[in-house]
Amino acid sequence: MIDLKMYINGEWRDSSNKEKREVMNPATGEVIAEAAEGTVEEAKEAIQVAKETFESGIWSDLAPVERASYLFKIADKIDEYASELASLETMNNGKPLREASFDVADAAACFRYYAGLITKPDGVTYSVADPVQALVVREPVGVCGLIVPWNYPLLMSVWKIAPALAAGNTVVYKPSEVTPLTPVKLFEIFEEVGLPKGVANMVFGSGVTVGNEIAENHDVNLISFTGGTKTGRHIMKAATGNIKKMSLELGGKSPNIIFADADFETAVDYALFGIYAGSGQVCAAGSRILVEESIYDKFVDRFVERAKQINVGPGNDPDTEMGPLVSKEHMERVLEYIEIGKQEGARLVCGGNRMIDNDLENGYFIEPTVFADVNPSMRIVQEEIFGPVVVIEKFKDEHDAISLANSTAYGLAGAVFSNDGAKALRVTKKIRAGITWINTYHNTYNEAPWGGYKQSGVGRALGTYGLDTYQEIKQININLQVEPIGWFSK
Ligand code: TXE
Repeated sequence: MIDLKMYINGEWRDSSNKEKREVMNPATGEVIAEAAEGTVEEAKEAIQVAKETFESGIWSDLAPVERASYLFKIADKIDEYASELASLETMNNGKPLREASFDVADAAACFRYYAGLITKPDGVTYSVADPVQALVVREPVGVCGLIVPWNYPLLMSVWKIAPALAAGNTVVYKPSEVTPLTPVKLFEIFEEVGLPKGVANMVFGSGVTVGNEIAENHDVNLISFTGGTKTGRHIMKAATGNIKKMSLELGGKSPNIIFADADFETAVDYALFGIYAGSGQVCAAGSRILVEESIYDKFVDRFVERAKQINVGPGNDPDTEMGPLVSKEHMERVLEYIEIGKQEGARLVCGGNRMIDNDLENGYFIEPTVFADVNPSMRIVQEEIFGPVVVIEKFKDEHDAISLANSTAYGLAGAVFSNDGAKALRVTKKIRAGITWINTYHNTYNEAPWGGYKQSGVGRALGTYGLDTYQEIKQININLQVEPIGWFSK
């Protein structure tokens, strides 16, 4: 049994109450590890350590090029342990090894990206009236509270930790209670490369105790959270006490718009990838496919034909194309949505069941599922299901497509498939979402900003925008003629 401990001030720690939480393999339902169940006490301690470490200047005052050298070493270690990290991710999250390996490579690339970026020019001078010279400089924010979900346990952590450390902050990080395996390996790497103690601290525990403490505590200067919109709303309120800086990446119900003039097979192929990659447990999943009415029936038939061929199984089987859901609880939530869809009168044209044949009965597998003939008032069209369940809607024309695309509370991502370049760009510009694609889906780059409009969140991860999140901006005005201002006569 793997015994997982928290990492506070450079020490591996159990929780003060000695409690443990079981960690499962979602493909088999087996317990694979036990993690220390952190409490508010450990969260407070980690925050105090991060605060003192920040104030000591041991990290924040280090030359950017020196901080970068740690980040480059971390990236090299991620590459060195790539196959171990990918196996751990597959074992704990369930995703196929192929997907986990992509995540690991991306995680290393993200550390390298921010290691490079932090040494590039970062301030400006601007011209104001003589005799003043004005400068703008960037500084770290302080203690960053980072809370991540279970769908990309390693990669989501790195999207936050890499820019936060590059900018000179200290960190209190909480992984999802469901997926602590790769986070622990990442912190082992931090220890191995000699990251000064107290710079990066990891606490485990539930969202309502430890997560809430990180969001509320006044010594935390910034909160960065990825997870559900409901939790995001709670965190936003909890963070008001000391007006924390905030970055929230929340849910989505992203439209994937297919016009009749699109390359048909390409559109079907990407639509499958858009929803079933990660078993649909992806914030940017193309969970609403909008198809022009002249090709609607043909599209549904072909999509269903392809969906039925997806090879579902345990992630460590090289033939597996789609893995299980992350937990029993989450599988049940997704199955509940499938029932809701049936009750709402949507036409179930593919899947809809838990999979129990071929030795899958102990895991949390759901068939690739498709609902057709849906309408915008249905809950399965409006709410994030976060599983291998897609709804296929019909639209008449460009105007109708845009209005359907924007008809949910979310605004994370969206895509357009068309061979008419002007139309594709025109429609994409009208989608109220932060991440969009034309004739492709899911491309994500460390260089490009990631985040949502509307209830999909606040702020941006990745790219230069992702570094901005973890920096304060200061103006410095220097008087070049030192003499009294003479504003008051006496
Ligand atoms: O996520 P939560 P859950 C969506 C998806 C899913 C739903 C619920 O629709 O069905 O959210 O999933 C911590 N204060 N997404 O319940 O609650 C928690 O410990 C502070 C979309 O698993 O958002 C974990 O570390 N922290 C999403 C993290 O928040 C709290 C990815 C995520 O958990 C907290 C995951 C609290 N009060 C789910 N409550 C995406 N955008 O990719 C929980 N947490």
